[in-house]
Amino acid sequence: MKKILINILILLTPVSLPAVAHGTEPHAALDISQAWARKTGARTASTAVYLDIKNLSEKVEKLLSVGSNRASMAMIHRSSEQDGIMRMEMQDTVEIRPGATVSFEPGGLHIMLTNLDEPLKQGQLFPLRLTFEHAGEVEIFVEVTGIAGLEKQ
Ligand SMILES: [Cu+2]
Repeated sequence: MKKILINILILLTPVSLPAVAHGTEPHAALDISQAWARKTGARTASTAVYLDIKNLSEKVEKLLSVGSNRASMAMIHRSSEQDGIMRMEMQDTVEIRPGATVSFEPGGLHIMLTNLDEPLKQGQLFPLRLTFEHAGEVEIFVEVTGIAGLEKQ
């Protein structure tokens, strides 16, 4: 009886709530943080989302797909400069090695959202779904920043 009571008490102990700021969501094997996108103008139909994904597990993790209810299409892109021209290439997956952090940042990896339902307004938070090989589907929140972007913490 005593053991059961202790177990119930543990269940009733408030667990830390997911912090929505900067898209942080506690997850057993992944630490996803600093998720942001710039605000968009009235006529802008697409935007890029940036974030950091740290693999806390001992297995190689793979980001397989992305999605958002704010956009009709979401893709993993990588920007690169070739002969002075910026190009974006679609990536099928992104590998995150054990203990490593992969940063999606301006000029490199990003999540491209196209056909936004409405312009993104500074201060908004919107959900983004990330599907991983091992961790499965993870929903995070993306912070809409001003034009300057997010100051890394
Ligand atoms: Cu892109």
